[in-house]
Amino acid sequence: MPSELADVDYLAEGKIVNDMGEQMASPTRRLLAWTAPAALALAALVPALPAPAAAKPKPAPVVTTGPVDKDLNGDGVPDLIAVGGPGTGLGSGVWSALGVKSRKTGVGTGQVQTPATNIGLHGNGVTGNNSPADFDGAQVFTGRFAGVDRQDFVYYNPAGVSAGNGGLIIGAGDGTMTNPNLSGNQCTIGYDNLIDANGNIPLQLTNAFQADGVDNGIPDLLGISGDPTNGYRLGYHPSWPAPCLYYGVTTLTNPTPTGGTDWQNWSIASTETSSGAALFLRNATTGDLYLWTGVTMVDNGDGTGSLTRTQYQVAANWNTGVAIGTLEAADINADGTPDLWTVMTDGTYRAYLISGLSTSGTATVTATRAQRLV
Ligand SMILES: [Ca+2]
Ligand SMILES: [Ca+2]
Repeated sequence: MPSELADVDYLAEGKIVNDMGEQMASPTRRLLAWTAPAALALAALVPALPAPAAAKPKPAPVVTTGPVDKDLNGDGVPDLIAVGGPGTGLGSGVWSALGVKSRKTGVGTGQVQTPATNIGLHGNGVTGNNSPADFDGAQVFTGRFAGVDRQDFVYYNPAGVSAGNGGLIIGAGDGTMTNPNLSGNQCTIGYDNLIDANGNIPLQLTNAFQADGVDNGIPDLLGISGDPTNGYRLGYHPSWPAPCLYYGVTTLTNPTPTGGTDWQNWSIASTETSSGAALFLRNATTGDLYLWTGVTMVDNGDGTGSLTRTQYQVAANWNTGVAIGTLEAADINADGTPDLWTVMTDGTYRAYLISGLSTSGTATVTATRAQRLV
């Protein structure tokens, strides 16, 4: 069973600030940010202008992203993204919460700044109706999908009227998205880019980074697809060297972590550390939680392939039967071992800091207290 962290120390400061040094935690300030995405994007690329001589010194902008996966604002600490909407415990939209850094250790604690901010108020840029409900039922994950310096947002619809389609929204570099309704900030990933050999759309997608060893600047995707007749498989979606374009799917022959073929019963969440791509695999029904590290895709050249990886059982009976709205992987405390955040369907989140990986037993999983995200 996870143990509770007695006390988690964190900085009270570190709010999002824009290029004027203003904090943007309130909804009003958030709207200001939306009206000037170009300014935010510029601020992500260039140093802040020096303050006027008479002005009181202001905190430096925190808008440039670093090399840490899931770090949306460049402070080196991974951040948490959760999709809202019916059944999630959160209002419609995409909720962003910056990771909190320990004052003592300088690394992420697992806590995030709350209340989280709804960064999906402008919708997904496709419907044009500026509705956060565009994201209802969608999966959202981050990565450098535009091939530049910040984490971007990919959304994918596994069901509903847009089933099989998704898109990319350019990140603003501060924990928010750029306005997807403005030219150049959004592109659509069509279902024909994602279907498997039998025409099935993915049940789930996540970032595959450059696990096939081909770094063309745009991360690949990893998914699960299939049907009852043909069975379910992991699938690898290699990217073109341009955003939103993926060609074909390489069907992966790997069995599930427990040796089965019931991939439809597993959820996946990926991250990247200095040792390469890593993938958590969870079976909600059995409570099995596994981690694959050093994930590398070997292409057989015939439409099939497999992932080489080191497999660890992280936990048994982990949230067995519990509905989890968001499962996000990141090395939250920067110790080289991937960790997890969950957002439960009651609107609470918690971090699971993982250590002591072993190929002969389960790992040590230390959970933070459940707290409301919004
Ligand atoms: Ca961060
Ligand atoms: Ca860790």
